[in-house]
Amino acid sequence: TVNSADVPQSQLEKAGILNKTKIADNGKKLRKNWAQSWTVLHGGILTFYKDPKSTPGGYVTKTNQIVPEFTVELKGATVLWASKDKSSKKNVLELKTRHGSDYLIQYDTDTIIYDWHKIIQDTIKHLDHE
Ligand code: I3S
Repeated sequence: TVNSADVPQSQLEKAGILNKTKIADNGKKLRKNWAQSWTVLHGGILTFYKDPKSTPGGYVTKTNQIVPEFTVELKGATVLWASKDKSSKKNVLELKTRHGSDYLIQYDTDTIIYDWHKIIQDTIKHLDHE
């Protein structure tokens, strides 16, 4: 089998819709605020964009289309299936950065969340070996 560290980073790219909430910032616990995000993995960085539907009136503006809500550096991060006490939702991943920021990532469709779990894990392994 191919070691995931051997996968070129150019293949570690993905985009799609996920539900996410940030639950800690610099080790400080935050109140959950679940929202859908257009999510992009590129160059070892996971970027969550703001949901245009979440703006008043639901208008897509230049700003909310372009401005990321969170950018997450995956180098040194860990990803695992969240324990039941973290959320009542199904298919929840917990992503912890090396700077002490934690995110929950969720999607009801198994295949979609499994694919994200795999590519985030493969990316973290790849970055470990750089
Ligand atoms: O960890 P919690 O406090 O049970 O998380 C829930 C809250 O964030 C809740 O918001 P309010 O505190 O405004 O009621 C959300 O609506 C829930 O979705 C959160 O729980 P889940 O189990 O869905 O992550």
